[in-house]
Amino acid sequence: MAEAVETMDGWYVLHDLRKVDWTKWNKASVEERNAALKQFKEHYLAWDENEKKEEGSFGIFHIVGQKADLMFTLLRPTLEEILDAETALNKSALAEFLIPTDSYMSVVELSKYRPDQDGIDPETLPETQKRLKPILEKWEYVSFYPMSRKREGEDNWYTLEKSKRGKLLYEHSITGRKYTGEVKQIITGSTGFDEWEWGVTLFAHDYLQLKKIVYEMRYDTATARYGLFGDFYTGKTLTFETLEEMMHV
Ligand code: 76R
Repeated sequence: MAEAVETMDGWYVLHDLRKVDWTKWNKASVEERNAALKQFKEHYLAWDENEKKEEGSFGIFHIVGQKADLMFTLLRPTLEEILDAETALNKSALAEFLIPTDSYMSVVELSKYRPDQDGIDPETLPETQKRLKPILEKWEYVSFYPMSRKREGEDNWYTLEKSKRGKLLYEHSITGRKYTGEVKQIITGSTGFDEWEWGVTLFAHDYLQLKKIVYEMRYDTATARYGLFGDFYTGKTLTFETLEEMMHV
């Protein structure tokens, strides 16, 4: 029987996807729209304040295509804080113009495939703690998608020995490292939380690099043989100001 790898788990993450009800928005009065945006600014400032205190992080993205218009990504130390932030967003005036289309719940995850260096538990290291509680990069572009590892016949990730999985992920990380400075990834675990087993959130300065890394990784055995993918959401990072511009009629 293969052995589970020990995981290190950090902040909880909600990816909340919504479409804008443009018909309703366009019909609303200027006062109503301005009031909704003004109130949303309070949420934005609260999220920003929370991030500055390093008690969480967030990102707002303009998603391309018809699956969603907006993605709110919220990171918090507890599930309760995720629920509070989500409920506050749901109760906001802006949410009256937003149609929920998808959501994804996960937790920042690092795995302990490598043996402890000098007998030190990596979870105690400050650099690990920083990765478990990441402040989202405000890079220009984002790609989010959930994924799983295959459990079919000969292609079963969960019957592979831990050392073999570690080797395949090492190979995967070599491809990943070629993109240092170009692509930043946050891997979140979601087994038992949501439909898929991981969430992958990628940030880039150059949108094309998001395609290049995912394409190149398709050839790594960990992906080629064992990777399964859900819906991809890609788009552009928004600030409050660019969100306001996007919403202006
Ligand atoms: O965490 C580490 O840095 C150690 C090496 C490493 C692991 C264990 C690593 C490095 N990843 C790991 C685990 Mn990854 N990663 C993905 C995707 O599109 C695809 O084919 C897959 C989506 C990308 C783009 C990516 C990028 N990785 C994982 C796991 C968990 C598997 C498990 O634990 O069983 C998944 C699902 C996954 C998926 N990975 C890297 C990257 C990049 C860019 C790196 C190098 C980071 C660096 O060292 O700078």
